[in-house]
Formats: sequence, structure tokens, C-alpha cells
Amino acid sequence: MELRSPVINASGTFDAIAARGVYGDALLKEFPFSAFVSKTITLEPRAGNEPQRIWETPAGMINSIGLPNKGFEGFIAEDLPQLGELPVPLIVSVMATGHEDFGRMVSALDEREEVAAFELNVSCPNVHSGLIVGEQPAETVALLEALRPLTQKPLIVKLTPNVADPAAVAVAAEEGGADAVSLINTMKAAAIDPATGKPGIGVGQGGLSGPAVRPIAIAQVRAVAAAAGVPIVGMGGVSSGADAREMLAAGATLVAVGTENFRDPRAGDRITKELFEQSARPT
Ligand code: RRO
Repeated sequence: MELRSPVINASGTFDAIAARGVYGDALLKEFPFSAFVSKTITLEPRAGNEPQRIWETPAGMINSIGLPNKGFEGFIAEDLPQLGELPVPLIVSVMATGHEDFGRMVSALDEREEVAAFELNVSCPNVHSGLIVGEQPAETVALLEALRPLTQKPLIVKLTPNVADPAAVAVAAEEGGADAVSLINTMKAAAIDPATGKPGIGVGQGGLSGPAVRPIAIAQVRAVAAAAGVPIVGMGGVSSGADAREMLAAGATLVAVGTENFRDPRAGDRITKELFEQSARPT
């Protein structure tokens, strides 16, 4: 894939269809990212978790959205045609609990010209389906070996930071035939509302993102870059061009912006400009 800049969005943090509803077709002329990653979809529709789903923290936020989505059929019928109109390549994020369901989505989307690549979300902290594939290198290899024959489009594996050795999972993904890895997903976290003494997140805990996690993301991206040969989409608290530069210096090929989109919907554009301005300046 050739992209006009190294800055894309993190899955689930920028709703391009809603944004077009607000900004109109102006969004298409000045799309803030060089590729668009969809919110993760599943085969069946999901309602998501009970509120409260987001809790602001001193340097970021905790979320437990719980993967609400209209399901694969709904995505194909309603969202894909609209996402296909975006002026940048579309990366569809998919998640399933078994190889078969993953395979059904990947095979069907492989035939759609709107889809440039897949992100395999093996790292959601908020869905209680038993095994999290991305916590186990052996499960990660097995999933990739099942999916690799189904498509020639790039497969990007989204890694969890909630393991002792994310590099081992990245190496497993590469062994299984992944084209790239993306990291980090959110870090398991919780907060208590001091006013009530109850958890700030409805289901009790969620995933932390934002500037607080950036040093952790940098450490994990460095470790993965040292161990694996595939390109890395680095993310975790990137909110400026300087942050993006740090992520690239850590070993990422692309940088994804997530939590900052909630504060500034034009963050992708701003961070791209800041990155290019800094790159042009002699160091
Ligand atoms: O929907 C979510 O709660 C969610 C997902 Br799928 C994910 O991968 N990471 C995250 O922090 N939240």
C-alpha cells in the first residue's frame, strides 16, 4: 500500500461516516488520515457494554465500549459502500472468537474492491469471550495460518500490551504470515468514582489509552521492532507531530492517532503537518 503520509487513525476512535454527516463532503477533500481503519466488526451484531463506557483520567481515558456493531451483514449493506467513498485506502478491522467466523469475514471482504487491507483485532480487552488469541503466540500463529490462504490483501495483527512479551506474539504473527503488526491496544485499567465509591466504568474495568500510555507503547514498539521484521503501525497516546516522530524513531512505519481524535477531530491533519514541518527542519 502506498500512503500519502505515515499518519492513520486507530480503530474505533474516528467514525468517518458520522464525521461526514457533520462536515459534509468537505471531509472527503481534506481527510485527516492517509488510510482509514474501521471500528472492529464481528459476524453477529453486538449491542456493546452497559454505560458508563468512557471514563476520563488525568492523562487519557478508560473505555469499555464492548464492540457494539451492526454485524457483518449490516456492515456490508450499510457501511462498506460509504467507507468505499473515502479518498484513502480502507483497512477493515475484524474480530471473531473462532477461525471459522474470522475466515467468513475475511473471505467475503477479500472480494470487495473497497477493502485494501485487514486489521485482525486479537486484543480487545472488553469482550468476555474466553481466550484472547493475541495473548498466546501459539494461538496467534494458528489464526494466521488459517486466514493467510484466504486473501492476498495485507493482514495487520493488532497486538495487546497486556502480556509480558508482546514481541513474542509479534514474531508469532510474522511466522503465521502477517504482513504487519499494530500496537498498542488499550491497557487493562479501572477507576473508582470518588462520589459513589463505585467503578467509573459500568462493567467494572476497561482499557486505558492516551498520553499516559505513550512511554509503554514506545517501549513495546521498540521491542517488537527489534524482534520482528514486519512493518509496525505504532500507536498509544500520540497527540502531536513530536509524538509521532518519537513513535517512528522507535521503529514504527506508520503512526496511528486514537484518543486525541476525541479531543480534536482534526488531529490527524494537524499531527501530519507538524510531523512534516519537523522533518523539514534541520536537526
Ligand atoms: O469496543 C471496545 O471496547 C474496544 C475494542 Br473492540 C478494542 O479493541 N480496544 C478497546 O480499547 N476497546
